[in-house]
Amino acid sequence: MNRRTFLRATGTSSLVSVGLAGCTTLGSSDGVASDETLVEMTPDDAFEPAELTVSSGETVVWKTVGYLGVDALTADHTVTAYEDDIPDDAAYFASGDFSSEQAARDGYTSGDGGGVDGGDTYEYTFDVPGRYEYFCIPHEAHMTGVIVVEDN
Ligand SMILES: [Cu+2]
Repeated sequence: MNRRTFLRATGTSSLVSVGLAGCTTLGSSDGVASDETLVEMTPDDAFEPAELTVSSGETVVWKTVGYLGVDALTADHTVTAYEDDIPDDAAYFASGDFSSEQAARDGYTSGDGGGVDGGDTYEYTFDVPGRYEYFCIPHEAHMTGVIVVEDN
């Protein structure tokens, strides 16, 4: 990279930084942008909030948080859609980017991913209006959530 290219690259990145700083001001202290909504996955094995309404095109960010703000002090969780409980014309979604509920269950169980560790996030943008039910594979008995997407 020659000097001119370097300067141009630097200039671009500082513009990006300014833009991001602006978003941070509008968003929450969690670093979630203003067009994103945060769902925490808590040490009590719950989605918080468990039910959330967003507009189509909005991005939901799930974050695994630990006890006392220490992200190491928690189990990992998954965000896994119930294939039969999402709108018919919506794409399947799951942390680990599995293409079906069965693939997500098998993948997580066999160690092929899908877990969201403490401090980490998974995000998904909901384009198709409707009701989406989802769960956490290791805590399915009590850790479930609902996203309702309203037409924008
Ligand atoms: Cu969980």
